[in-house]
Amino acid sequence: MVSISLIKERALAIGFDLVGVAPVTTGQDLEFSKQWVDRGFGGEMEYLKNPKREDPRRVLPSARSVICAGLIYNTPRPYSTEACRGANAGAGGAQPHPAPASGAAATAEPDRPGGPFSRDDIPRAWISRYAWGHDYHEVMRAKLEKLRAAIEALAPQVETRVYVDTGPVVERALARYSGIGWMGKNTCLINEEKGSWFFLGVVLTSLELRPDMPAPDRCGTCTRCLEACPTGALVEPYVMDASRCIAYFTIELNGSIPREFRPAVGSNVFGCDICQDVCPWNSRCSGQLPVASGQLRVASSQRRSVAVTSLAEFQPLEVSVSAATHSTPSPPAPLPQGEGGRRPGEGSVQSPTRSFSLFNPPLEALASFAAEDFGRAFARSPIKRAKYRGWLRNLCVAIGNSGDRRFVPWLEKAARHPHPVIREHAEWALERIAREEQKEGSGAPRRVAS
Ligand code: B12
Ligand code: SF4
Ligand code: SF4
Repeated sequence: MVSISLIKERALAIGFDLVGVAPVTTGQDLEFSKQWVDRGFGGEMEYLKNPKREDPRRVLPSARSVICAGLIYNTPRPYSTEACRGANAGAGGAQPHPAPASGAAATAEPDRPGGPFSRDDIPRAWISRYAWGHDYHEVMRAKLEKLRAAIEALAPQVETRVYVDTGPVVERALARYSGIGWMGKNTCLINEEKGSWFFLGVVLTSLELRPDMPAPDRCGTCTRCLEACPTGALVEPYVMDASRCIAYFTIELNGSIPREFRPAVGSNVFGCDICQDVCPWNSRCSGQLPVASGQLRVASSQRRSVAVTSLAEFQPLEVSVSAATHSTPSPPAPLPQGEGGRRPGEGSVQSPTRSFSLFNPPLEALASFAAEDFGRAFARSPIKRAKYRGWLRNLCVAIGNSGDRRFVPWLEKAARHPHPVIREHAEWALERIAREEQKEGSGAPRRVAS
């Protein structure tokens, strides 16, 4: 009999922050998952219909236990709900959101010379926290392979399969039985000590291991995430309609972002962090934490801070664009012709480059990426999943929501793009900026409601 404590020891030594064991049978959850897809909550994510997801033994018939591992990706940077002219402060974007619990204070922001939240009035974009660094699939996969090797050294006859969002396995359904976290009302797995900014990986194994106790639900009466979600994607506690989620629109969806949701996308150009930003379990300071009984307790005697990682791979990447295309002030950038090539004379390989961090980057800098910049900068980043076309589409929405007319030349170029989805989003953004200007002219407030 292999000692589970030895396996856990190896997992922690490899660098995982959390590890637990789940039984392979979590029937009720997997049934929920199927019904969830049947109700259309998965939108166009066809891979969620794979019947193998209904039982992990369809991918490994000998599976008896699942080792679930978590890896923190959080770095000590402000949240999107705090950032200046960021995801949730853009003109006409999302409605104001409640501040994170107990006024999570701004930490020194090392990326910007101006210091924390420098009030430079530059329209900024928000890239989801999980996508600031290297692609987690690669980072997790390497660690999971080490764990698999360690297990095989302890039990040579064992059969294993490892997954990190790389196969037909409902990872959270398994992980929530492994004791490493409970499923929050925002549908994320949350760990009482470390918060929810962690990735999951699973090792299906033929070993019969004693499962850990599931973690108790600590959401209590809190409903911050449901109230903060700008698109109403959390249709009820613990249930997300992914076809309304900003992460789905900006990462998974290939076609048009539905018009009615575009204002609420705010400045989110890749993913969305809002329902985690507002969660008190991700608060940096001590404060009021909900408990299962539904009462609030003041944790002043139990100061806690959400876990952060020092892994180099998850620190915000510095990306560069040619200075010739990254002109300040506007017009911000040449929009690529066709699928993105620069026009003669616009930028060159020899041009000096300017670099910036993916933490709350200037919208202008992102808009200055030609297709080749995109391919080069994001080759090892999860952002490549959006593809350059999706990137341009998302930028059109964020630019429209910025209400900043300096982007009009960029949008006019985008409105001539060969791809109809980009053209349509650019036209929408131009109209939105024009409407806002009209309102300004009439003395109405600058922000528009829809
Ligand atoms: C599709 C998908 C998405 C979709 C849909 C998200 C969703 N909530 O379902 C979109 C694109 C919106 C998305 C967004 C994000 N995702 Co995602 N996503 C996935 C993926 C590929 C499948 C998830 C899935 O099956 N959803 C269907 C629902 C029904 O399943 P579930 O939420 O996982 O819930 C299970 C259980 O918790 C339970 N359950 C849930 N509700 C209920 C209710 C009842 C009554 C019962 C009985 C059971 C039950 O059963 C469910 C499954 O059977 C997984 C990887 C994987 N292969 O599992 C990553 C994964 C869930 N995503 C992850 C991450 C990091 C994100 C984002 C943070 C990225 C971002 N910032 O943009 C956001 C978070 C948004 C959020 N609030 O969840 C991590 C989650 C880590 C964590 N700590 O929870 C995962 C596990 C990837 C990984 N390997 O790390 N994601
Ligand atoms: S990720 Fe954003 S859009 Fe999606 S449920 Fe959370 S707050 Fe809502
Ligand atoms: S914000 Fe509140 S309800 Fe939502 S997941 Fe966090 S503790 Fe639970």
